[in-house]
Amino acid sequence: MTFIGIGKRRIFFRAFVLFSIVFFVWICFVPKERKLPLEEKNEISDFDDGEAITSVRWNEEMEAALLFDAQKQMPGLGDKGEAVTLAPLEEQKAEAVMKKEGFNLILSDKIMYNRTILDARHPECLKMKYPEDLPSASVIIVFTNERWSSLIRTIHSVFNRSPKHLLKELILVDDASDHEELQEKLEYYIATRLPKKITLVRLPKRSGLIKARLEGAKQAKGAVLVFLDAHCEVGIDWLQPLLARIKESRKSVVVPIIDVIHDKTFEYQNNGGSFDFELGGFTWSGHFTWIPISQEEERRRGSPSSPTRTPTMAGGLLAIETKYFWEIGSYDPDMDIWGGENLEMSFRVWQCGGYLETIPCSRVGHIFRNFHPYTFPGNKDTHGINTARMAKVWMDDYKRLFFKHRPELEDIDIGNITGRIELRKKLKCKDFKWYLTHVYKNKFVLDENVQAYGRVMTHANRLCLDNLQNSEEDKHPLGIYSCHNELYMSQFFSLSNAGELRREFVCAEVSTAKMEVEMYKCHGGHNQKWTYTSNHALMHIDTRLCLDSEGTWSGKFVKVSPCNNSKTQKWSWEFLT
Ligand code: LR7
Ligand code: MN
Repeated sequence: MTFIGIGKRRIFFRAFVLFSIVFFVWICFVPKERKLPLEEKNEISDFDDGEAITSVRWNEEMEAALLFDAQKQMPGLGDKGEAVTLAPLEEQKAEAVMKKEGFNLILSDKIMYNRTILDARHPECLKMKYPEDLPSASVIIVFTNERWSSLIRTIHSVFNRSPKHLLKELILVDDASDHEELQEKLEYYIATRLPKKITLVRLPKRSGLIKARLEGAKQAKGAVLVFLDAHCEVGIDWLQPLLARIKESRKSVVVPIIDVIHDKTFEYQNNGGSFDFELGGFTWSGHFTWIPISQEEERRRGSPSSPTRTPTMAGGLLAIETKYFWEIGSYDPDMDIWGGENLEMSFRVWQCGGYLETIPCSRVGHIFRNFHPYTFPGNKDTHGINTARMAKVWMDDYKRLFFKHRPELEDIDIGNITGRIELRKKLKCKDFKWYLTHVYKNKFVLDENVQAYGRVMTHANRLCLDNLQNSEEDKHPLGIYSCHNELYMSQFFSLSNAGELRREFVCAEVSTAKMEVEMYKCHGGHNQKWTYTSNHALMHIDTRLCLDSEGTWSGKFVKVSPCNNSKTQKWSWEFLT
């Protein structure tokens, strides 16, 4: 062992000090690579071709968190969109988590962000050739407290399955999430793991999906806006058909077929391989609903892969030319949190000269959650209030049917709607009657094209036909209940011009075996035809039996029996037309 002499030691010491100083100066003052997007989140930078930002400041804590996530993932799991079943023990945990999140987060965390899905498209779509020079798209995803893995999978699916040259940018709008993982970790992930084409906009306070989308749209640079929910997986070649249709018809607002990603198994469901799909309708209570394609539209569109006109849209997934979005009145900026904007936009687009179409060759999967895993500030019924705004602006006289369902909304404060009414005037939009005659032709209007409507009272006592709180969509026996003093929806029946004894969606039919009257989805068949005779009987035409209140009481069901002109077979309609 040798000792280093004093002189040599000093030189070493000086070198060490000098090196330390240089190192210190370098750490503190030399600009460090690219800044994390924290500071620039509200700016739109010039997007490059989408190379990953790799020179961001390394953050050990974040890397550890991402590694932890990655370790949960199992390559191949759920690939091709196949259903996954968890081991029994985990399954139990998953059940509990589903109650909180509205979907199987435990499984979602295990599935790769880049998993493949199945190609659910109609064979005709595979033959389609799209022009190269389609308009570019700004994809906008708004979210509030969405869970990490499903959000990140949504983003990856967009990058993986959209042609690079058509995807101008992806704009994420965070509607004031407070989940920890959506703060710095998300920024770090975007900066280190995703193409540069992403902008993250943080809203300063919870504003709801409508205002969040408006914020995203204001920042967008693409020729077309494409909105997606934050828990989707886009399909193969999903973007081109949407853009192609807009290129061909700029006033077409287009939606993909929405496939179901199973909330529990994450199966990408393609409707059992059938290429049928449904269109958007609405209920007079102001809700979105799915409806079949009418025969007339089937003929008009020509082919199962052609744009199919739809009366309304679900709302979450749509593409619209950016300029047209602003021209046609974007969204109602005074709609809060969630709900109603989809019917508002649907009616507005149709009434103001546009088209709403489902593009069958574009398919996007969506996780349907049974409840909202986020709060509603002030516990307000924002869906109701937003829909009341919509009804007062767009539905003219037909709003009577909405308010009949929701009387409590008619006179409450729904904010100022003059701006929207002016918009309607400025755009010279057509009225709701036009919409019903030209767009949604077979929508049943409870009090139009009917022989009679309102309460239906038996002559035997003060009982009226009543739906007994049954769901309008499901089969249930026809009930009877003490007549209310006013016409409430539960006792609102119609006798249509076609002879149906019906409500909005269900029609009375007869099961002769039990002499029972069943409310069943209206289908226009023989078994659903009735006639109101001159001696006040409601006679079922096929069986020539009469509606009878004999032997029943409030809260029970009516039946049919051979016509005998008794009081129990006589019925009065509140309004005869
Ligand atoms: O306050 C909020 N802020 C938000 O940013 C509330 C929600 N959001 C985000 C949320 O994180 C999600 O990304 O907005 C998006 C939509 O919210 P969801 O997923 O809770 O809505 P939904 O799928 O239950 O509801 C459908 O109807 C809504 C009416 O306001 C919107 O139009 C949704 O976008 C729409 N979703 C779809 O159409 C997908 C297909 C479902 C169907 C039918
Ligand atoms: Mn959704």
